[in-house]
Amino acid sequence: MIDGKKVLFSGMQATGNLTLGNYLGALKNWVTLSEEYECFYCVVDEHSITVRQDPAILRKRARALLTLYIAAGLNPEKNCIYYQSHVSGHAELAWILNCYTYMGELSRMTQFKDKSAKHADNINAGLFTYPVLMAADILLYQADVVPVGIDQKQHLEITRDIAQRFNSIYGETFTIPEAYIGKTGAKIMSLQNPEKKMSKSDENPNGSIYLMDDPDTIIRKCKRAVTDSEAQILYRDEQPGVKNLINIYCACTGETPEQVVAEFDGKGYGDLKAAVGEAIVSQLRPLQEEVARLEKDKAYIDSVIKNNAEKAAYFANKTLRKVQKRVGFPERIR
Ligand code: ATP
Ligand code: LTN
Repeated sequence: MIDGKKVLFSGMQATGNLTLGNYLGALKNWVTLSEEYECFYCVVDEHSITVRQDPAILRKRARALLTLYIAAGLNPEKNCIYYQSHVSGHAELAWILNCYTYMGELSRMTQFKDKSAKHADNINAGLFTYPVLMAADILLYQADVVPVGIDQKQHLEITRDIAQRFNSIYGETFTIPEAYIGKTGAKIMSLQNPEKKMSKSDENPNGSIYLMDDPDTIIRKCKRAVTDSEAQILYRDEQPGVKNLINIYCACTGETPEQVVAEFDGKGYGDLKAAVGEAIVSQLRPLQEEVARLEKDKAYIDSVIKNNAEKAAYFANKTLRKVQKRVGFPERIR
């Protein structure tokens, strides 16, 4: 609890151009929840280097991501928006938690299996211990709730296991966090392969809508979305392409799948695709305009970066000192 409010923590990697999946699955919920909680929204640049990055591009993307958080509607006066690498407590707590995490549990992580298959030439120890750094992110702020897409649920479970293990050895130290998974948009699928999640690292750019895509590109990608030959607009698993389009439409408009099915009764896939395209364009327009405005205000973004890193470090250090004491590190002499 901070000032009587429960704490929320979440983060995203600056590893590519953000997709509509990142927005509907995570960022949009962050904005909705931001009033109710004391929030920490982190650009997890330390996680990004588990996969090889070009330094100049990483730096640029990290800043673009931080700007995007603000453009999406997160007020940096009220929400702590900062870079993970500016608060050394993340790496320090991760080291300690590494010593309370088992090789066996880490090797069960599906993200590790997926990413090591994809980057077979660079299966580094950081990729393996990625979830421990994520646990440190969350536990450092004593977070109660962590809004993420479904793909991160397993990482939340290991975070809870690590926290419980630590608490049972040393007494109540960490708050046990809960995942928050939104009802709509929790898993947006690729427009080209609706069996696969929309991902910023997909080689086929037509599978993903990027948040900075212009309206014509968005409409074109929706038109080309893979559907099926059933020729009926129903919300069911047998029609994954259509189901995904309905999910996107619902997440953008706030309608329920039943309402959408009723609305498109007797209409064709072309109508649905056009409507989805329009809904995405209207959803992203304000965001894109705000990004363009904020990018010009270098001094403002710099001040957010500085002030919020200090604020985050204050809370991070409180937990870190407590943990260091519990495990038996010598007290600092003042
Ligand atoms: P990559 O595809 O490169 O692995 P990613 O987009 O999955 O990256 P992150 O940047 O770490 O990975 O994801 C940020 C947030 O967006 C996470 O909370 C994640 O669950 C969510 N997210 C990512 N893709 C989707 C999707 N297709 N649908 C819903 N939520 C998503
Ligand atoms: N692993 C997450 C990104 C992430 C995160 C976090 C999300 C790193 N640390 C802490 C929530 C809380 C991902 O790949 N989406």
